[in-house]
Amino acid sequence: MKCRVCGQPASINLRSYKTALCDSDFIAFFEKRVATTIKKYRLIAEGDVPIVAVSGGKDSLSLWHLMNKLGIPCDGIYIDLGIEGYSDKSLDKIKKVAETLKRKVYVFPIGSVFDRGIDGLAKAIRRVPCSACGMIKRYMMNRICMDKGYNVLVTGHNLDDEASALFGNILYWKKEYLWKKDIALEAKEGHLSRKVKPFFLCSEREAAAYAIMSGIDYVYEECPFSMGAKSLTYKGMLNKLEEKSPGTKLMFLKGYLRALKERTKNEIDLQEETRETKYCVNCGYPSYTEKCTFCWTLEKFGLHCNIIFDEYC
Ligand code: Q46
Ligand code: ZN
Repeated sequence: MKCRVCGQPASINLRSYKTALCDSDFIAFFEKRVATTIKKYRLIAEGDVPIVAVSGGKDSLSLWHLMNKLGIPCDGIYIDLGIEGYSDKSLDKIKKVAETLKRKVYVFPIGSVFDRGIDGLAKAIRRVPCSACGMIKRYMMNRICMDKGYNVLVTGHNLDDEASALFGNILYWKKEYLWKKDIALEAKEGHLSRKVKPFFLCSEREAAAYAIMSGIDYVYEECPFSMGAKSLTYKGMLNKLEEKSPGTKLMFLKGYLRALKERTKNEIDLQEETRETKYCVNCGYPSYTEKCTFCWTLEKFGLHCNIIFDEYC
């Protein structure tokens, strides 16, 4: 198999694009696609101050590297879940990338703030680890953005993540979530930062190949709490479809983005009506209840709202 661009031996076969490429041509191809996505969907505008949510995995570290390479300077945020043998390793990789990029990374260490890791914290607030983790990540990432002057939170959600989430929402007809998976989620002035996903149309395999070919050292292991997650089953099913018919996942998501745009004004108004935004009486950030779950959790541990996080440069 030869590289479609230079004729040298190819290192990756991209069946959904009917092409095969060598390392350097794949890197150029991938970067161009992400740059085109950013431009086409207007993910970053002039004057924006974006920050990347990093986990130590292939997607977020590739994204952080790529954004800076494209000339969009970005710092990073890491939520340290305090998982033994996993979180420290992730932080090490993140610090190395931060050093190479010469960018700052903010770290919110759950373990030292709550005196226990995500597992213990979840038990204390009677949630499953992923639900407690989601709540803390959503809150802290937004909070760091707002407090530190960043206006766009950039996340590494890829084609496989988004396709499996959409598939799950359709399978169970979770109408309340169905139209909330957009490539860009709008800000609420003073309360909520804008969120964008530049890898929305890039597969997990492409992101991993980009990391390896670019020499980015990432954590290969997945979070131990992801074992048995439904999303992994959906990803497996979608990959079987993809194998039979290359390009299916990409068409699924591109079609979704088109459908989002084509929704009638009525449909959008109906959705807005059911989504009344309240703000936490304590911290002022968006909440469905009078006091947000994060503030409620802090109080349970006798902590206050003046958030503690570490900064590494
Ligand atoms: S939610 Fe659950 Fe993930 Fe948090 S506890 Fe791990 S698997 S990291 S995206
Ligand atoms: Zn609050």
